[in-house]
Amino acid sequence: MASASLWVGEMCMGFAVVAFTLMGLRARAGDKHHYLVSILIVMIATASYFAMSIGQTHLTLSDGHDIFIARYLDWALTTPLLILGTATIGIRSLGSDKTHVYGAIGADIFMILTGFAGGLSVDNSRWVWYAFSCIAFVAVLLLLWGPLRAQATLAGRGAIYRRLILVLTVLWIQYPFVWLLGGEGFRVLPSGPETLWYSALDVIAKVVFGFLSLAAVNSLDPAVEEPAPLRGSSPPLTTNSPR
Ligand code: RET
Repeated sequence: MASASLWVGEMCMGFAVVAFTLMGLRARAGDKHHYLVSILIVMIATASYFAMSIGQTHLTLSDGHDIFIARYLDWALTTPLLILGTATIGIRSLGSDKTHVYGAIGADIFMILTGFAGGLSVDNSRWVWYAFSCIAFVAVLLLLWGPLRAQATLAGRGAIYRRLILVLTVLWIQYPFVWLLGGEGFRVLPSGPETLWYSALDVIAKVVFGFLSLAAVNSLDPAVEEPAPLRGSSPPLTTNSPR
């Protein structure tokens, strides 16, 4: 079951690379950077799923539990990109205040690295790593739902942004549970269902979420992006800020 779900994951990621690239070629010039982020995410996952499918980066630790380094490497690179992509849809351009986006990305990287340290642990220290990672996860969610959502609302994109982070939250919140039940945690979930659950989550969080994000980008009407200058007023300083 584990091997089949990795290969199916690999095919879905590969399909998404081709689909997002073809869609990106036809995208409006000002939107291409959104496609680029989505392509990078599934490209990295294609490499990581290939590595895992052929058994590369697989480690069996001294207490007998297994981990894939490729999985954590993938998450360390792609989750910051998912946050960046979602934030840029919500807040139009990163031109204004970047503190909260950088904060969310920093906390996210910390979350994955401490989760990895927990995965490598063979004693009870793994629970301390798990706690570090969960605290960082809460910080990510607070930043996404608090200040970044307020910025999106100010930018007139509150509804779209809220829908995206709702999907993101429902998906992401499952990862710490899989970890807790699987080989790195309490070991009550056998490796087959664990890999299947992770693969399904990864495909939905990257491929399905990618389609949703790009649909959101397309639904933003460029005509209402920049308010028309008032008659007699001076022209806006920026006329083509990235969307
Ligand atoms: C770990 C274990 C420790 C506690 C927490 C975790 C959170 C992981 C998350 C991963 C998200 C991955 C995504 C991948 C997309 O393909 C590291 C499992 C909190 C939230 C979105």
